[in-house]
Amino acid sequence: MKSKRTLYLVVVLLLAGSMAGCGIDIPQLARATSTATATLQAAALPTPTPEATSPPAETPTTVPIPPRPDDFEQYPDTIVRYLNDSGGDEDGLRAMLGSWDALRHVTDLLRVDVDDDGTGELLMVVVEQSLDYGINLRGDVLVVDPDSDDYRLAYQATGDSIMLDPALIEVDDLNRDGHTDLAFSSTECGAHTCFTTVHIVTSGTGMYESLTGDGIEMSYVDPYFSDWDGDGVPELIMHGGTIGSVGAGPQRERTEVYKWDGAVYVLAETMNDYSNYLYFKVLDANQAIMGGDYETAARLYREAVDNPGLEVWMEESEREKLVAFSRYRLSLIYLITGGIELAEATRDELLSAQPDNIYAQVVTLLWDAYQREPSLQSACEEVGRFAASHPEAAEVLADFGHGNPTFTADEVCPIQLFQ
Ligand SMILES: [Ca+2]
Ligand SMILES: [Ca+2]
Ligand SMILES: [Ca+2]
Repeated sequence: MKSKRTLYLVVVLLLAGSMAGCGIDIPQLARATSTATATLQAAALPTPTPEATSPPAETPTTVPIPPRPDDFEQYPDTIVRYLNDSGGDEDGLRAMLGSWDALRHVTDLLRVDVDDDGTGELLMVVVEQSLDYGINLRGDVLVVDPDSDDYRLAYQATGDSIMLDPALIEVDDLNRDGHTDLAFSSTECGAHTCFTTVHIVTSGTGMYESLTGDGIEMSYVDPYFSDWDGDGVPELIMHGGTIGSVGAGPQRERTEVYKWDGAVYVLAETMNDYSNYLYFKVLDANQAIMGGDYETAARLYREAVDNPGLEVWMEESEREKLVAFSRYRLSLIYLITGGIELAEATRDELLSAQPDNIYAQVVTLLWDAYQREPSLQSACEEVGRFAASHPEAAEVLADFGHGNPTFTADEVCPIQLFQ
């Protein structure tokens, strides 16, 4: 097994060496194939876009390849020393990193001009040991710069921290400010869930400043760049976000769009994937009502009431509770928007269909208060006091797992809508 793998590596390395010299795109010949999860493989998939750059005009000298340092923290120094001793022998460097099992993909060692000075740096994604293609491999992203005849470590992603399972996403002027940027990720897997953190570093200024703070994180994500809003500047698109444990509750994936704002990448929009769970229908309606989009909220609550094809998460009693809550919310929305007849009809629908549900009491209380004094704010406050002393009111939405939002008594009738 071992000898076959070694032969494969040698073939890959020879191929890569000759292709890199031709200045063409390097296909990803070697790729994690065994135990890594789909997410880990996905994290390794994006294709960097190296520019064709010439190595510095030096004649490499053959020096012995140093053995793998015992301590991963010694890798950068050993790499830099080897490059200086060998006069920048890139093929030797690839062979050395290969012998250390430090490279997982051909494209984990690139000669690319990341600081826009016209000379190619050596960009490396190294791991402590790639033999098992396992998860939680310690690694780093390094840039070694051939400054004035001496190679020096220009950038190291980890600094004092530890980075697991690094992967290069893109090398390009991603924010279109005229300077090259590096985008890479690290992925850490816990007992249930793998979280990937994306970093974007502007390197073209030569300063290597992070444009993403401590990084942008999501679970089970396949990050990529795409011009989502058509303004000519790519956004970072993160799609994923589920949690791998039953205790998290019902799950749906989402897309988060991170946009360059001139200083950093900021979350511009979150879009949830479609889900057939009744719970999410109600959750989306709640979000719409809080955003003042009463029309969408009313449509979603109505669908929650009328569509028996929507699935419950744990048990059928969920449906009874969520439908009663939705009928109450419909009555509230129509009161807010002045549709008194609709508000009354929805109240009556709740009272006749579900007279024993806690929300029959809630809607009655709302209406009694509103009819005594036509102020929705004070009626809503009264509902809030009732909910505070009747925990079962908030419980209809409170127990959907730690991966989902909480729901409290003061959200039963959101007083913010009237302030
Ligand atoms: Ca350069
Ligand atoms: Ca840039
Ligand atoms: Ca854009």
